[in-house]
Amino acid sequence: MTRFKTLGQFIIEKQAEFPFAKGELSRLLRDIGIAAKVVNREVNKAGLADILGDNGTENIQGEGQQKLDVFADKEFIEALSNGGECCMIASEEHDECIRINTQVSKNAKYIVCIDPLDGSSNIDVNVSVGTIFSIYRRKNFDNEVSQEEILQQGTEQVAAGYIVYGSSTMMVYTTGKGVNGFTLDPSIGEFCLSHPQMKIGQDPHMYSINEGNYAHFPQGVKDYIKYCQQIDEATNRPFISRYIGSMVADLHRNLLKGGIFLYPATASYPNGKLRLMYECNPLAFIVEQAGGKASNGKSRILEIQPQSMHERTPIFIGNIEMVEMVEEYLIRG
Ligand code: AHM
Ligand code: MG
Repeated sequence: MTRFKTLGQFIIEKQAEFPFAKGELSRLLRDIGIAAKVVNREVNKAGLADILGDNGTENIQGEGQQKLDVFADKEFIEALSNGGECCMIASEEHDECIRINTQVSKNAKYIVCIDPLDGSSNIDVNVSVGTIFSIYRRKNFDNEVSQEEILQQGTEQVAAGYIVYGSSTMMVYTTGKGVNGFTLDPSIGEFCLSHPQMKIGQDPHMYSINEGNYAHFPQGVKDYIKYCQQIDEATNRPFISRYIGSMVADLHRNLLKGGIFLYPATASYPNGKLRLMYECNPLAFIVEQAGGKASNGKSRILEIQPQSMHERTPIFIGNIEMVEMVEEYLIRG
């Protein structure tokens, strides 16, 4: 028997704290956990089975899809469609939202935004990848759920989480009452509570950014990078630079150790590269719940009013003092 509480046990326990809850959110989280295990199994086979490499297709943003992108997308959509708790899904891999029209789902309460496999270009070289998800409440039950219902501010998230398929596989999520992390125990096939009440590392000295784009960064970001690289014993500088190129993995490390992740506007991505609805908002919710901060350089990520499902935003996310320092440099720059 395992010493740890499983994700299923934890979800049931948490639900019991809300006697009037009907268990829909719990079932939705459970469905995501199950799909994550299936995706984990396939990711782990990368290199053996014919699942590596390009799928020969492009998503709506003109980015090449990897075979595992397509697999993960299908797996999460199937799990969410069959679970009966989700009426609409916004996925990175689809131009438009997917309405779920089954009898059990069409009146369901929740909408899910998902990046089924983030950082998938890293799979071929055996580097960690992730899944990011965000759950919103449907607001209007008068008619069929509309595409516009997805365009809610991040502050409206009911829950958000990520799965990192790394040296071990972890699911980390929040329902707005702190952040908990579960490690997959492959011997019993269960996510087990390994990181209760996660708080962002309190001795931050790590910065993560693709410095290859340096020439194209706003002056404020260039100045902040110089600040990180200066010698100053009092603030423990120079800071350590770490960049995996897989946002979930970079963010997970920074959450545990303390640090900042930056993806500013660049020449190729004038609005930043990362997507608000299924990359930035969920991770911002988690980091805030863990005691950190997430900004687009001027304002809180979670308060951006989305205009479209695939919109992008610059992001600066991590320890409060680090994010505020970048904001200051950006004002001065
Ligand atoms: P993807 O959703 O197409 O995988 O792109 C998102 C990824 C993030 O995981 C990562 O932080 C970023 O792209 C890396 O971009 P770059 O290679 O420009 O540094
Ligand atoms: Mg992505």
